[in-house]
Amino acid sequence: MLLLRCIVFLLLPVVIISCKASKSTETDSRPNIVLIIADDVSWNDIGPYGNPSIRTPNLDKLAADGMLFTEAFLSTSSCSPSRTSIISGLYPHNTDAEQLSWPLPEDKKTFVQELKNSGYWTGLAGKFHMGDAVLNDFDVVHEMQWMDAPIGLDRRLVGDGSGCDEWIKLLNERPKDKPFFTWLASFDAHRPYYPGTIDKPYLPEEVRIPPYIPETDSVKKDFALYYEEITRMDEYIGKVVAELEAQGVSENTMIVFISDNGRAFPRDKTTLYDGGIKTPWIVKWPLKVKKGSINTQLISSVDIAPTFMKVAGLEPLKEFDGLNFLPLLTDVKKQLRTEIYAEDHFHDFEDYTRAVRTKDFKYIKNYYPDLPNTPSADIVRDLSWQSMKSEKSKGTLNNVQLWCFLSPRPEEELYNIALDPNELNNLATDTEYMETLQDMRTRLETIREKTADFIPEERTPDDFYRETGLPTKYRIRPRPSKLEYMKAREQGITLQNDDMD
Ligand SMILES: [Ca+2]
Ligand SMILES: [Ca+2]
Repeated sequence: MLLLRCIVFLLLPVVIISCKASKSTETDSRPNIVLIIADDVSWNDIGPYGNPSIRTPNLDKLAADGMLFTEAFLSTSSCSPSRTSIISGLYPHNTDAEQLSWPLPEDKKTFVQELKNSGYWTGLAGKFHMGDAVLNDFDVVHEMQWMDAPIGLDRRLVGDGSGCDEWIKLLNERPKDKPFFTWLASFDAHRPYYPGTIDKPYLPEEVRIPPYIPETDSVKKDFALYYEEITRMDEYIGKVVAELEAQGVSENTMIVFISDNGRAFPRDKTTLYDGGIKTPWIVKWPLKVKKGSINTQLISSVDIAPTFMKVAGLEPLKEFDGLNFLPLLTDVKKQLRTEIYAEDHFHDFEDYTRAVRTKDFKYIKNYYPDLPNTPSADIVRDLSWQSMKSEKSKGTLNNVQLWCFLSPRPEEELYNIALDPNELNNLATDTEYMETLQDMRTRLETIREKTADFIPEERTPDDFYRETGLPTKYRIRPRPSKLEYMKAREQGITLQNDDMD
């Protein structure tokens, strides 16, 4: 009996400790995080940034209930490199996934993995496009299986083609006793576009076309179809907000809405102009963020990983290239950075470009100036570019509309954003701007040095023909990793698709 009592006594503290531990898990009240990533949507093609024609009532509401960032940028204007940069908190050149469809290697850490390890439930629904090693970072993945589909296959074969149709399902699968993180990624508004996306289609005359694209009938039609995908995605965003409210977790859930790169039109996606790298960026978090606030500070997509770790009460990883933007949510005057840095790598076609953007100026350095700034292959195959090619042959395009055909390109470009928001007037050779040019060069070189940016030893052959947008023999899907390309190169082999010979 005495022995039994002793055992009970000895066990007692252990029992109490274990009770405490399990209780603290049940009451883990850290904030939930919902990241919503649009595909190929420029900042000024949604309502909150002043587009008068687009119908995005749910994004309008999200901005009215949260904070709108007006100077937000992506580290690159290319799908998978942008996503792997966001999830790893690294500039693309540090991810080893800097070219389109290179998978993020296993040895790269992600904020999602850190959140999961610390007790968050993590889920992804919609577009994935980051490589198999990242799959393990999520408890649940509902991937829209589309990335390696044959060119020309109808995207509407997968759900409604939006990539959003399993977002709510995912939110309903979360356990109720843990904080959660979800990565909700649309396929809207990625090409190809289809008619019939929404009940009330846009009229071609409703769209707003930037001056570097000619206002032909085909271009207007193309833009209308693009708008329709944005409106469809907006409806799903409304459903997410409503679902979080219905689950009673809205107050302490941080919703962040961004895009992965700019609109899939010439001189936008896969360029470092604002049409490529400037992103919508809305944060709704009722417990922390004042309704209807506007933040004009510069912010970069590499800042997302360290910030989300801070939100989860974790210390950001030392390898991150980004900065914690949490202080900006409660103080709109607080400055996070004096410039943002962006990169353009191989995306269907070879390219190597870098940019620095301050609030007032953009500096672009084209390291392969002999190559034209050809838009991505999906753009090349589609309405607007085909229309521009036909206008070019008629001689009706002006100089800025001819920009993507230009070869060689200037090695340096400098734009006064305040005076020239569309970046049409290159000031790099203007003697009045020599001081600014020198300052921007120094900023770019400083970041390159600090973050160990580098020029590849060899160029990558194009995956498509620049004229037609049809695949060359170098296009392999799934695309081998950077390591596999490097190993092949060491053996003197250029990887290619044997079926194409
Ligand atoms: Ca994209
Ligand atoms: Ca480019």
